[in-house]
Amino acid sequence: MKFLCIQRDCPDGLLSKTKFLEVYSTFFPTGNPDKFCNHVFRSFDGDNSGKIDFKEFLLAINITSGGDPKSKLNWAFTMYDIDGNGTIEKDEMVEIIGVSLIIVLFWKLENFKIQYMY
Ligand SMILES: [Ca+2]
Repeated sequence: MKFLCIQRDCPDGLLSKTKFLEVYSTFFPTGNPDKFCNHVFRSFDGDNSGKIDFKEFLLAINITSGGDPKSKLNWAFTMYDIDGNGTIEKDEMVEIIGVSLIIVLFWKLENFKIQYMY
């Protein structure tokens, strides 16, 4: 399993979408996580620069690993509001729930296979 090494993988201190997808894919190797990854990356890339800087990275870690409910809700809203117009349309809801379900399904399938292999 590959982990992110900031000095080695992000020498300029910025995490690119390609590197993010590469690391993310090691955790979810099946189920084509590209679409889901793109939405997660977009919601973390606060200034829409195409790269996640250290401040955005720390904010993402803080929110997803124990942030207060309001921060988590704001982050989730950003992820669902794909076009950033301030409202979540039905198509956006369907898109995010769809890609999330695929990731969860493949993750559960992988765990099921691993559990019954040993
Ligand atoms: Ca929207």
